[in-house]
Order: sequence, then structure tokens, then C-alpha cells
Amino acid sequence: MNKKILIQKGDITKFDGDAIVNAANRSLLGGGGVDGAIHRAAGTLLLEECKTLNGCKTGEAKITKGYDLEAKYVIHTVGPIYSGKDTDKIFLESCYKNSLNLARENDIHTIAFPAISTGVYGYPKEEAVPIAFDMVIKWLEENKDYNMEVTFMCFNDEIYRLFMTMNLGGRSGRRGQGK
Ligand code: AR6
Repeated sequence: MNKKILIQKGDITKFDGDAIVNAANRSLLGGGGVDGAIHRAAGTLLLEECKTLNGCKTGEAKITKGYDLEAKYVIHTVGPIYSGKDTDKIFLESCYKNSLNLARENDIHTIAFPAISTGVYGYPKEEAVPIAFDMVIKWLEENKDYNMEVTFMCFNDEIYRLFMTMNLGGRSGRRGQGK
């Protein structure tokens, strides 16, 4: 099993690491779901900093401080609203890739992701989880020279079960090789 990937159940706002990722919307001015929870836990200064960022395009990522959170930074990314088109996957992959690139640029070594787009944005969980997992594996392989630990913070049992299946080698078998 790859020790650089952790799968945990819980609330991402409690993550005690360098950064958490927010599944935001293009305005970056807050919302429901994990976005609302992060803004409530971080305090109003987070919104003030977000107002200076001029929003964020789908698939891209922007960084702020974490304020009252344990995490030092919040990386805000905007997942696709599920449409059933091929572009959904490309945008979802970009969220993970661009968040990790931005993390590396900011010397972040521990980061937690929620399951981007699987709530309000309607991405089917059984499709979104393998996309997330495979993209993170790919990024870690391409950035072997950099020490990064990625936590998938699962807020519900189904997401947790899907990530655990991936990590045990479920779909591709790559995790089942004694690593
Ligand atoms: N910790 C970890 N994961 C969580 C938490 C939490 N505290 N709360 C929810 N989740 P969603 P989206 C999970 O809807 O689908 C907002 O209004 C949740 O179970 O938060 O990308 C934004 O402003 C689900 O698996 O984000 C946007 O408008 C996952 O986080 C829109 O929702 C994502 O669900 C973005 O929609």
C-alpha cells in the first residue's frame, strides 16, 4: 500500500496538516456543503481574502491562508457540475492536479481533499472516486522527488468505502503489489 495516500473518515475542517482543499464555486465567496463548513470554521477573514481573488475557473485552484483552521492553508478549487460529457472527467482531474501543483509551489507536504463535485455538483460517486484516486497516484508518481502525503477525507460511508476499494487494489490492481 502506498503510504503517501491516507483514507480517513471525518470532517475536513478538523484536518491537522499543511492544507485542506475546498470544493468551492467559481465566485469563491462561499456556499453550502464542504465550502460552507470551511468558511464557518475558518472565520470571516477567509471570506475577506477570497474577495480579493476574483473568483476561480472550473478545474483551476487558488490558495488562501487557513485563519482559524488547524491547517495553514486552504486551496480552493472548482469542480465541474456533472453533465455526463467527457469534459467532466478532464475538469475533475484538473482540480486534483492543479491543487497539488499549487501545494507544491507553496511548500505544502500534507494535504487533505474532499470528494470534489460529489455533493451539490452531482458527480456520481462511483465515477468521481476512481478519477480522484488515479489522478493523485499519477501526480505522486510524477513528483517522486517531493515529499507529499495526501489524505482523502471522506464525509460519508459510501465515499469511504469507494476509496478503500481503490486503495486495496480494487479496480486496477496496482495497489495490490505489496508496496
Ligand atoms: N468534510 C469533508 N467532506 C465534506 C464535508 C466536510 N466537512 N462536508 C461535505 N463534504 P459539496 P461539490 C463532502 O456539495 O459537489 C457548495 O455550495 C460531501 O459529502 O460540498 O463540489 C460550493 O459553494 C461530498 O462528498 O461540493 C459549490 O457551489 C463532497 O464533500 C458546490 O457546493 C463534496 O460536496 C460544490 O459542489
